[in-house]
Amino acid sequence: MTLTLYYHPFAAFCHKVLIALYENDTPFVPVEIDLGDPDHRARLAALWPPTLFPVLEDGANGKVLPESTIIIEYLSAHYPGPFAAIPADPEAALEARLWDRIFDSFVMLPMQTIVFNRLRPENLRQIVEFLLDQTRRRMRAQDVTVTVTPAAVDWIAERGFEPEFGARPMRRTIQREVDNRLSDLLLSGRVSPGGQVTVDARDGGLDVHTGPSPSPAETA
Ligand SMILES: N[C@@H](CCC(=O)N[C@@H](CS)C(=O)NCC(=O)O)C(=O)O
Repeated sequence: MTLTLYYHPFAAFCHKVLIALYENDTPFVPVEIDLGDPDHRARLAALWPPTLFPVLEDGANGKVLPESTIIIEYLSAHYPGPFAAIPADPEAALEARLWDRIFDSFVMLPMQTIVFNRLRPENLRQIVEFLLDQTRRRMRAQDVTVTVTPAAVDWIAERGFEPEFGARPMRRTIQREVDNRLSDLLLSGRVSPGGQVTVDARDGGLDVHTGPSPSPAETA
């Protein structure tokens, strides 16, 4: 078995590749990636830095292939079977590729935008809380308690959402605005084991300071 597919069962772009594999009974090892798990995420990022799935790894040829369309082209060329995702006839092949592009560009991507636009503030707050839990856990491992005020959660939810990309930029916002600043506090010795850090929204920005919050806050 040489093919490994990094995927998620609910990810539409992965379905394209799964269809190509299943139609030809091509043997492969499925590796489900949970992007909420930092280890899974790091594993996918090491293969394909944009951290999008599907990604196919072919151990036989030492190849790592991202992008559903490219994977299907690769499977057609290297692991052909009775089902020809890319027809042999060049004109028919062009038409298959055209439909693939139409589907991706005018169905799947706009659909993602529609789904993202339906995300309500409370969903976004839940996503922020979920991502902040990872930050809190990391800091707890250093014996530092992180308190994030509700105002800070709202601030992150607002800044980390882009209609085109949904909540995808949320993690980067937390990394830039919270994680990096917490790392600075640790590295500079301004917070040490047993310490406490508060993340609050103030004057249009995030305020990350040592010590407890003066306002009612949610404590990890
Ligand atoms: N153009 C890429 C799109 C891949 C893509 O957008 N994958 C989504 C799942 S369907 C993803 O990895 N999302 C994770 C994220 O947005 O962080 C392809 O065809 O493979």
